[in-house]
Amino acid sequence: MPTQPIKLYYLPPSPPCRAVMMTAKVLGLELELIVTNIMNGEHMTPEYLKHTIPTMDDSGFILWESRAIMAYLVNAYGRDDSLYPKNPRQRAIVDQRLSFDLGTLFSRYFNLYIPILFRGEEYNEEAAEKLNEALAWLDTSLDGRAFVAGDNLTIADITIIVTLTNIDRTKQVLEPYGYNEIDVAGAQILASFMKKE
Ligand SMILES: N[C@@H](CCC(=O)N[C@@H](CS)C(=O)NCC(=O)O)C(=O)O
Repeated sequence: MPTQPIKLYYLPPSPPCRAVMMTAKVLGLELELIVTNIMNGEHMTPEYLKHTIPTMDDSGFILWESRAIMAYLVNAYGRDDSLYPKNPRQRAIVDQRLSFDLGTLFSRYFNLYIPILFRGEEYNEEAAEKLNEALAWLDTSLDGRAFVAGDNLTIADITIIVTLTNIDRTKQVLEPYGYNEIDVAGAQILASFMKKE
């Protein structure tokens, strides 16, 4: 266990911060949480970080990017390697899921919903199809598995559940704006085309 609490620069609503905080809890690690107001650029001031949150400071060892922080915490402080297996093939599956979330699933979520929620832009059918395609890939990778990378919880589950929670929350926000009539109904039509092929 660390000699002094690990500092985490964070904000409660930030998805990658939530993933790091849950990983620390699974590991039984205490974090010293430092609220970092990115809305007023606090993370770019010299006394803070000059990069994105979450950022971790473990007795002077500074790391950012949530998935790298999560892997480090398990490597450094996990009682065993179950959250991030050392076996090369098992680890490769976890790494694949982490990269899939970073580069595809979360990124497609972001491309669909952020322009609507923060810039008032129109619903983009093409971006929605891309997200649905990624969700279908996630479904396939869950086939026959209890968790996204195998039979037990790993950091890949934690990072991916945060993305799915965002999608769920966004669904609620978009309910009055035709989420069911436009998105769900359209997705069902799309699925029916796919089944016919
Ligand atoms: N891929 C990064 C994303 C980090 C990120 O974009 N964090 C946001 C908050 S959710 C941030 O710090 N934004 C401020 C900025 O981009 O200037 C991770 O997983 O840690």
